[in-house]
Formats: sequence, structure tokens, C-alpha cells
Amino acid sequence: MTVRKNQAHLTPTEKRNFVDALLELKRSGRYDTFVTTHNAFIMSDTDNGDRVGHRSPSFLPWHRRFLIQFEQALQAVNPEVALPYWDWTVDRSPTSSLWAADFLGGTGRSRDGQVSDGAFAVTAGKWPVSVRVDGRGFLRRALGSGGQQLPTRAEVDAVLAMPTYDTAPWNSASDGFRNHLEGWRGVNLHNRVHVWVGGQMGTGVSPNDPVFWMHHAFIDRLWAQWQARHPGSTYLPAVQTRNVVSLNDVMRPWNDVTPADMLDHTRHYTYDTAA
Ligand SMILES: [Cu+2]
Repeated sequence: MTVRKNQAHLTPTEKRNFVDALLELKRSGRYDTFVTTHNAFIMSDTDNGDRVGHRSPSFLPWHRRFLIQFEQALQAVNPEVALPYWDWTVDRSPTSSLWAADFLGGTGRSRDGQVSDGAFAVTAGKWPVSVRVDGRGFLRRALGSGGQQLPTRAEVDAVLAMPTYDTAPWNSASDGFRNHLEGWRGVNLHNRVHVWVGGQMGTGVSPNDPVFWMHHAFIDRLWAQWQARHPGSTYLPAVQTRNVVSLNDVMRPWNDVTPADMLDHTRHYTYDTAA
């Protein structure tokens, strides 16, 4: 059974296995297919039109399915690997071990944002950024440079306390748990973390940065925590609704999975701790 652990608690061997599996997916070309898929949905998900991956109720089940598929690709390289999660309410500094050279490498240099240490630095030769929205083919970051802080535990708890999963109009204007977690409304959790990392993480090709998976694994864990806190609440909308994925509609691009299928993560993996 796959157990997703807090990245801060990984052993040196677990870190190396994770990094090596990422590099192998990159080398084989498989990694970039995930970046391409994510960007296609970022480009097509709109507030007043069809929306599946983002700014809609299916943001959470869509990313859960996307991460499961990615984790399965990693496990085809090394069955020991599971996706770690990054609790950015605790590990909230550019000096966290997450950003050390033996794991993801650090922030970008001031001149052009280029990450210059660790396995994902372009100078290490194994992490070309090929699926891109500008001319720069190297991994970039600007950790915390926008002046914003990462969300606090208190801010997370206030969002976890919201009892309603999502509300009409089911987009970036909605009230409810999903949109506050996604960050278009309120204190801003998920979106703010993308901006805090900067570089490709602030764009539609955000999966170019391996921290994407750890950020989304933590968002996914917060969804599981919300479910545990609100056992009487469930995914909404439950009935068919124009332009959005209701409980029993299939989701693109897989077309064989519904939000209902994604509600119980324990069929696929567990977390190291429940809370
Ligand atoms: Cu995201």
C-alpha cells in the first residue's frame, strides 16, 4: 500500500529514490506529458465555460486522479516511491530542507531566476524545461520574493471549518470550501503557494517544478481532512449542472472516472498521519 509521507520526514534514501524516479520519467519523455496535460486544462478551464481541472468543483478530484496517475508512473520506475507532501504551514522558509541541494535545490539566482543547485538545475543536464510558455528552457524559482508569506495553520484551519463543499456559480467567484482552498476567494491557500514559489510554478506549466506534486499532495490531504471533519458534507453539485462536473459525471481527460470515484483516497494510498 502506498503511504504518502511528509517530505520533512523522508530519509536520505527516500529522497534519492524520489529524485531518481523523477529524473527517469523526465529522461523517458513521460514526465513532460503530465506538464502538457496540466497546461491544456489551465488554458481551457474558464469561469463561464466548460471547466474541469481548475476554478470548479472538480479541482480536487481532478488533481487527485492526476496525482494518482503520476504516482503510478513513478512506481513503474521504482515501486518503493510514493509522493511526499509539503506542509507549507510548517516548512515555510527558503532555508527548509525541502530546498536543499540533495532534494529539490533552492531558489533561483537574481539575474534570471535560474535554479543553480540540485538535480533539477539546468547545469546538471537532466532537467530541460521543454513544455514552456516562454523562451526559457531552465527551471526557475523566486522563493518568497513576491513579498507574500505562505499560508499559516490558522488560515488553513479557517478554511477547513467551512462545511459546504462548493456553491453556485461553481467557479472562481464561489463561496465554500473548494474555492477558498483553491484560493480565488478569501485568504488564498493553493494559489498563493504557486505564486510564492514563483518561476514556472506561477504559470500553467507549473508541473515543470517537482514541488508541484508535493504542493498538490498537501492540498489533497487537506481535502481528506475536510472530509473527516465534515462527515455529513459531500461533493457538490450532486445533480447535473451546465459546464461543470457533477458527482457522477466522468472527468476529462480520462473519461472513465467520476468525482464519486475519487472521494475515498484510501483505496489508492494513505497518509502517514491522519491530522
Ligand atoms: Cu496547483
